[in-house]
Amino acid sequence: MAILMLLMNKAMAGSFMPTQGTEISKQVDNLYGFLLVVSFISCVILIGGMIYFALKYKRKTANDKTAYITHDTRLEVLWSVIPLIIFLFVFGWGWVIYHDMRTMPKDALEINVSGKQWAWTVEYKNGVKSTEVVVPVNKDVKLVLSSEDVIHSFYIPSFRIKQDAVPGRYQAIWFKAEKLGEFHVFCTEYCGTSHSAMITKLKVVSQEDFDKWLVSESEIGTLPLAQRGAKYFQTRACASCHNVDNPAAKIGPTLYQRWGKEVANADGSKVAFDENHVRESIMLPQSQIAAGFPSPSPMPSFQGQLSESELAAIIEYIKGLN
Ligand code: HEC
Ligand SMILES: [Cu+2]
Repeated sequence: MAILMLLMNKAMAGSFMPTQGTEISKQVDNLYGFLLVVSFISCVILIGGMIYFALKYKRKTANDKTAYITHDTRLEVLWSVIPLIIFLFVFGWGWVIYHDMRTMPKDALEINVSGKQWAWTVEYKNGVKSTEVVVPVNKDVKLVLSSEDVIHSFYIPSFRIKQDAVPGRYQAIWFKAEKLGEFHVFCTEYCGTSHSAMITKLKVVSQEDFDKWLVSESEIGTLPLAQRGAKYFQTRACASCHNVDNPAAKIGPTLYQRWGKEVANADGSKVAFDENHVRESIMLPQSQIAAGFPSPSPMPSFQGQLSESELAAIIEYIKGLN
């Protein structure tokens, strides 16, 4: 049994399950492997038994008679008590892992993550904002989740942890990443049109790289305007809806080589793609919808969310996309 489980675990770690990025993910896989093995054995006993009895007690001649059997108390007790013991064992095992998952470690690095249709914003204690979660390896990390609109769910398959982000309250999850590298983050609560595009990365880096990254991100204010704009374009998730280096539309129109052109709105009017048009498109997306895009516009309003200086930087960046 133990060997079978070990094999199962190796098989899952190696093939159809995502990488095991934390200690807890290994524990979850062990339990899952145990469930698979137990289910497989029960299946063999049940289906095998059925086939065996069907063949053995098949009526062979017209006057074949089977003995009259009502029940067997010993058997009934056995098939109730054995599964009960297995269930309780699985419950206990699951509870121990769940307890570990839900007990927040002290002195963890706290990071705020907030969901908004359809991107995650990650905010660090020193004010750095990012759309990707960057964390140091081998350190307890606690994510404090919130939502600005509807229910989202933050899921890191490689860590086997998942938590809803609910508007109006905080939820937390923690993990300690053991492997360097990039891992997927998915939203697993259907949250609207572009739910399936609500994907980001979790980057596990060395403590040294993490410290460097935090400092370089916080020095963003000293960069030239267009470079700052490029950063905001990433961190405010504009990039998840707009292409900047090819003419194809994503969820929104491309911003590649648009500056200075005359563009069409859905109502047929024409407008120059200049500072004021871009400003209005960002602050009041509903005021004019670009031709070929749905009304109401899926673009969220950034009114009150971008400062004048951030807006100016973004406009400078879009200007440079020609
Ligand atoms: C959820 C997807 C989404 C996000 C996020 C988003 N946009 Fe948009 N954007 C759209 C869509 C869809 C349109 C077209 C409809 C409209 O005009 O509102 C659009 C239109 C625009 C336009 C006008 C384009 C034109 O041809 O007239 C600009 C400029 C723009 N967005 C810039 C931005 C910037 C800058 C950000 C980040 C601060 C951003 N968008 C974030 C979806 C998005
Ligand atoms: Cu979502």
